[in-house]
Amino acid sequence: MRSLLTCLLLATSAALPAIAQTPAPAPGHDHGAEMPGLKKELFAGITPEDLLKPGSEPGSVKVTLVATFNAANYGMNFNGYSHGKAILTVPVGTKVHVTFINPSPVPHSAIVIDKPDTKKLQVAEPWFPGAATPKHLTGQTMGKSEFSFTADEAGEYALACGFPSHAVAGHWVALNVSATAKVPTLQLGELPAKEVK
Ligand SMILES: [Cu+2]
Repeated sequence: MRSLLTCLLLATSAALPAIAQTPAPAPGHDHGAEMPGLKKELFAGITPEDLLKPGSEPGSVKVTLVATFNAANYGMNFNGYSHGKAILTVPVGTKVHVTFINPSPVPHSAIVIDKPDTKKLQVAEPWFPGAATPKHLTGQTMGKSEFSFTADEAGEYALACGFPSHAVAGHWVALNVSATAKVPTLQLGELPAKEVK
């Protein structure tokens, strides 16, 4: 009887720290689960911070968008963020180089649209010339593509998935082109905006 009790106590005390150490998920951002069937080598080493990095030439930035980064929002996220909860801010006139990666068998794409257009089922043209992956309405699976554009008009935009109905379901991050910002900044969820270096 005594040994059974000891056994139970040991089992309980062993289980408790494991529960206590499980980190609480950040609001609106599910770190834990990942989507099945991903070609992981396509985005090995890429983090949410890669959403916005300085470009190789002055006045440019590098944006890396990974669709289905994890299971948040049923995979309809970029680097884990959806519904505009990651905010990329660049000074007006910034040259933006985008690398889009979709490691999943479900089609996704990327297109820069006016922020209110995230409520539309589909958008035919990007806001800035060239600011979309090829055939954004049909999307792309298990692959990567690149595009560049100049953010030459201040405003509130979205880097959205162009596959019909995905943006309206939250598959977008925010892109602010600012007439007053001096440097690019990235805000991830509830964290404060950080200067991109
Ligand atoms: Cu999508």
